[in-house]
Amino acid sequence: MHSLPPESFHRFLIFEQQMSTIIHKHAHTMNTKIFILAGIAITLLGVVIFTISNREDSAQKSDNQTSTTTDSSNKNPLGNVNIVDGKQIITITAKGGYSPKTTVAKANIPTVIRMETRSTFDCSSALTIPAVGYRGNLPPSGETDIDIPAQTPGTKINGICSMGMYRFTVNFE
Ligand SMILES: [Cu+2]
Repeated sequence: MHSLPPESFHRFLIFEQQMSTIIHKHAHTMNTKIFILAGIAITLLGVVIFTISNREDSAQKSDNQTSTTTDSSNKNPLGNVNIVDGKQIITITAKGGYSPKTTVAKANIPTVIRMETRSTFDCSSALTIPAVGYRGNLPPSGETDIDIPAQTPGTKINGICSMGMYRFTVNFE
């Protein structure tokens, strides 16, 4: 009982005080047996209420712990790397630059860089990926898949716009 929720305990104390005031007011008209029975009943009720609110608090605590564990175990917090049918798909958006600018991906697996454009009319649509000899003009809106062979761990692959102004990097680990 080292982490009692102070709020519910406080509520319980106020409730007990109110009930005992009522009982004391009427004590002279009650016989002793009823007074004792009422006291026991109120105490039990208080304990039940206190236990329930305590349980709700600890249930919320364990929920929070579960979601925290899920977040920290996610290797790609940006969510732009997915493995589909044994192929690694890396999605990168081109519009006024590239997003995300840095991606961590898996080595030793055939990969596709999927370039997404959404009304992209700036020079980020003119893309070069020197490491694989790619040079192309992405459509103003759509998806363009660029095949990247399996990479050795530690390799970095850069995508650069035609002017060399915007770039993105994929780190294979
Ligand atoms: Cu540019």
